[in-house]
Amino acid sequence: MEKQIEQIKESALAAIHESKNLVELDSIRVKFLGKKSELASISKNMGKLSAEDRPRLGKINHDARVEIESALDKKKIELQSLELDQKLKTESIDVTLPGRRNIRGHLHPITLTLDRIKKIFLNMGYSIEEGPEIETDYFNFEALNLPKDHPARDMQDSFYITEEILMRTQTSPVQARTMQAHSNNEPIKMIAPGRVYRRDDYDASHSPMFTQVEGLVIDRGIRFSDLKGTLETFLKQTFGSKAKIRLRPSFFPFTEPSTEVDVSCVMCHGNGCSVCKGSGWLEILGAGMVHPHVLEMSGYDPKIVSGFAFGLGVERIAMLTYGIDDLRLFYDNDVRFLKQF
Ligand code: 2NL
Repeated sequence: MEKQIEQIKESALAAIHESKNLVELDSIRVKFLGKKSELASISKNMGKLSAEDRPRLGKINHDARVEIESALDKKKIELQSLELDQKLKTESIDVTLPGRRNIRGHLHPITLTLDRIKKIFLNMGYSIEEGPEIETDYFNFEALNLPKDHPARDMQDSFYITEEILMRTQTSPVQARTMQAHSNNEPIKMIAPGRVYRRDDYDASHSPMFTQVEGLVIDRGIRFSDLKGTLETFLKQTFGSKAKIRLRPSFFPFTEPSTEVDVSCVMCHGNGCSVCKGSGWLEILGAGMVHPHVLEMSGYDPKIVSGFAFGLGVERIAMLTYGIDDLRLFYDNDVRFLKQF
């Protein structure tokens, strides 16, 4: 039996030595060390040996197994590195190929326009205030001098959640909330940017949702000339230093007097074109001196302080900045449009 084990070992070592690859090596391992191998069946028959032969032959059998195992391990490492070398020789990397570019998104044109507007007012010392898009009838209308039966509510029909709660039609409720959070006629210099909602058509120039920026300044001695100078500064920074402004009388329930502010046409510089419909002017924002009753309702004393306020549509400014003639392009989310900004 001793001789038989010796022979098995020799032929195993020879086979290992000659094996050419890892697959072959693995089948050698199964053949010589597996459950059905000769060494395994010798182990099984050990019990039949005499008590004096058993330990000696058991050890020989075990040593043979250990020797085969270590030869297998050694050969395995050898073959692995050989196969890796061959793989590296056949594979190649062209380091001169251009890399794969990551597609990077960017801000939406309305966000870009809004950011520019915010920056201009931040530079003039304004704070930015935000508030809820779902508002109470009180803050959206009542506190702004629009009582329930006021005809001007018609122009701002909204989406109602209940009779008293609605989608805000303007960002003025944010100003009313800010005023009520102050006391002792403290000065305010703020803008309120955000989305507003109106029951409206959806076409090239109307949308039931749009983005608004309203501004409010309250302090002792605020005059109409402050309003004019502020808006002129803002519009020149937005449309270029050559831009001219024009004020026309208007009406808003929350301001008195009220004005419509026009800017010289950014397309034709006042000569008249299709964008300004030949007039040379573009209607760009509404503004006025805060109505004394509005001041009073939010805890300010119109005998001590005065203020001006204005409101503008961000989509309108973006359309003029980028030369876009259809408002809906901003909301369609067509990447062929969006990737141009
Ligand atoms: C427009 C006109 C305007 C205001 C908004 C305002 C807010 C308070 C008090 C007084 Cl709290 N006024 N906001 C004033 C004038 C015009 O918006 O055409 N918006 C798109």
